Amino acid sequence: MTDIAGAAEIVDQAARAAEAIPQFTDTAPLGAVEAYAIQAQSIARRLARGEKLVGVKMGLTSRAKMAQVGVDEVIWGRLTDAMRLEEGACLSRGRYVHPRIEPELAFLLKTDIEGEVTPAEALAAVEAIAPAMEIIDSRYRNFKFTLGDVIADNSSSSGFVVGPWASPTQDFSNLGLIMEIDGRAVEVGSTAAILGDPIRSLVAAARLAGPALGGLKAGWIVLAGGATAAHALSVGETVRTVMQNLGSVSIRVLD
Ligand code: OOG
Ligand code: MG
Repeated sequence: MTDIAGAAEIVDQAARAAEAIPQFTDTAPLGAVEAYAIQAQSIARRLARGEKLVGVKMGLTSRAKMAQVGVDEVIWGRLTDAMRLEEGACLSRGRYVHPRIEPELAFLLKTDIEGEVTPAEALAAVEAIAPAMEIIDSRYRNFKFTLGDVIADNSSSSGFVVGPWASPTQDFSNLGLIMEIDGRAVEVGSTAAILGDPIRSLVAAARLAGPALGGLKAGWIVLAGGATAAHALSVGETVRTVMQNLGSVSIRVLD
């Protein structure tokens, strides 16, 4: 039996100290059910310190992401208010182990949803959509993990930034996007890379994360998952994602 509380303390501490830890699965197998229990307890520790749950991140919803980390199942994690960066904000590199950034689409919910919903039902729960980026920072050495490890580590989530909100009435199933470092394109793709249509990621969030959280709540943000591979951040970089019709979102990296 895994020591759930002990493992939750280890990942929470690693995130706070920005110190890499060995994979749990180096020493014993860790299934998804136990791993989500570890994630829940590690985030409960943050909530006990005053952070607020503000949404959910979906992960490994595109082939590019699955290939980059060698895990091919859709996963999810919890977002707290402390993880949010303001548009254009500076990120302090020293607060992370080995941060990466990836272009995503964000949903803002206007009604609660949970369980099996159709894409049309999921869309009806969306207040707005926005270009976004997620900062992922696996707490495991060399950014290497198995499915159980990454789930326990809140699916690598460390931060996120959201650009301008727009109406979800427009078709966002195949919007071109470019992620630039200092004005140079490093990743080019489309929202269609996210499960063929990012609304499917919201459907998956309702089914997978909804029951564990008592539903996805009105006012929450859901990140649909990286549309391209992630880029490893270096001090001095300005990262900007431009999404067709939706505008752009950026951050800067300081030391
Ligand atoms: C796992 C988290 C994946 C995404 O958008 O696919 C993720 C990782 O890549 O470390 O956030
Ligand atoms: Mg992501």
